[in-house]
Amino acid sequence: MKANKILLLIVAVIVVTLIVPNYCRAQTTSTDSDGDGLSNDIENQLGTDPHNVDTDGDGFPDGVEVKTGYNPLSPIKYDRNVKRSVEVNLSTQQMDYFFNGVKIGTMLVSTGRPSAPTPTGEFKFLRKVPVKTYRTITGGSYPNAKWNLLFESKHGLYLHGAYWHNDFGIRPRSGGCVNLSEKDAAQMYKYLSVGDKITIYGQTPKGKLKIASQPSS
Ligand SMILES: [Ca+2]
Ligand SMILES: [Ca+2]
Repeated sequence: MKANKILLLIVAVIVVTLIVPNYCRAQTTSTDSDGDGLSNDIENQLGTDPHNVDTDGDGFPDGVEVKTGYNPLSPIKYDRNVKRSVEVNLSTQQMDYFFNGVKIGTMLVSTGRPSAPTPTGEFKFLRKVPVKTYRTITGGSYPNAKWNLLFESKHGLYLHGAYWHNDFGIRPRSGGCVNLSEKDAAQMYKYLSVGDKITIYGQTPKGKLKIASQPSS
């Protein structure tokens, strides 16, 4: 009986010391004290004030500035002098985007199918084209594709919205471009500038991912 009580006490101590602090930590990493759309954790990494919606006082909230690629630490309006980049992971069919080296979020993508894989390496965005028609090798076409960012001119590869499927984070199916949902493409079109870097790494999956990717934010 006494041994049972001691065992219970040990279990209780383990629960309190291990599980409770982890739970609290999980809660705090996503806390957004000033409600500007950026977590305290990200604000601490960026150097913005987690308790002030508009750190630089230019009239635009920190979250809006960061998610559209503007400097939240500059009182000059429309200052885009920051480092923006994206990293595409072919293996997971996900794309992370970074602001001054801090990861801000993740989007689901669909890259080139195994017969026309998206090339790995480092590229720069070369041109922004709001609306474009894509032609398929079988003679079909997808007109009015929105929010296109050219990153490789030899084969004409773009990061762009694709309204004709919903396989983002599920399987590679483009002709080499990086497909996003139109909503995500619209955000990236605002966020990125010509000259920003795109890094592509990993391996093109042979078909559907065993476990479909989920966006982390
Ligand atoms: Ca915040
Ligand atoms: Ca601001």
